[in-house]
Amino acid sequence: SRESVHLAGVPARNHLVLAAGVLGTCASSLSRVLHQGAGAVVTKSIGPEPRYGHAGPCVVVLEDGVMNAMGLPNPSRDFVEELSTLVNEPVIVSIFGGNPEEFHEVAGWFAEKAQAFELNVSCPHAAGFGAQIGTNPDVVKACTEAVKEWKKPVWVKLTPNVTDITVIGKAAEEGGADAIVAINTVRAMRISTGLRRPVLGNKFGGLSGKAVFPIAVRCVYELYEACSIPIIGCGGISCAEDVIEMMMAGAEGVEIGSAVVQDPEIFRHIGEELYAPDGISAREIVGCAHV
Ligand code: RRO
Repeated sequence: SRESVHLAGVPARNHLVLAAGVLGTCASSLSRVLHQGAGAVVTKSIGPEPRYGHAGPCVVVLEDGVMNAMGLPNPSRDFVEELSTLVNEPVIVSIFGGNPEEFHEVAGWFAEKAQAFELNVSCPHAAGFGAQIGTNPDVVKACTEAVKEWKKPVWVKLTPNVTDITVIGKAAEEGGADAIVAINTVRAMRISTGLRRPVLGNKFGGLSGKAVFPIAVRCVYELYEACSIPIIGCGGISCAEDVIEMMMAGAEGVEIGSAVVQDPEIFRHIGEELYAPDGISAREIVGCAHV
């Protein structure tokens, strides 16, 4: 088998996972990233109804990051069929809903095909699906419990847009989560001075990329201290040294998203450096900033 590491219940090929959203819901794109060296991939978030998403512009590339307000575009249940070409591949299906019942329903469609679920309780700019879910510890716990009924590993992806992320992390853990993923995007806004209006059609969006890396490291460190389940670090990672820093903060694995836009072969490039014969063994460094 090509699976060589176990990442919070998921048999993966290495510790580098494609973050949700970036390559959408196209099976061939996900497959290509696996061939290019990703240890596992997370899909674009799938919800209870098909959605077109927000009016554009919905992605803006900034000097030090990316800002998006996609608005949860997704094919909903039709994605089950799309996934057929990816059975036996390390695919984690990201799902969202407006309440625990919807999370349970959507997960049920994928219970046979998904290796694991990532619960998106953290979209920063979608009415009814983001802040209302992911900032309430009772709701996060209930959504996690609902999806755990399908007996698959469940990762819960958290928003940094809260005062104390450990309150939400502990709620996911109580709900039976197998891992916490931190972080989703940081709520943000830019205004075009020339056009005298916000650059995103939705006005507000989520910031990702290098600009958010220090926020992600802080969140991972806080969660590692507060929780007993594995943490997957996500947010602005763009080189092997970033991966090592994330692991020193406590991450057992990482997700990479925005950096794929600049370098489609990022997984191969980081993997070559990280897993070189004289490279640092990823497992040995988890949490070492805590000693
Ligand atoms: O689709 C989006 O607008 C989106 C989602 Br679901 C998310 O979780 N995070 C993000 O930055 N954008």
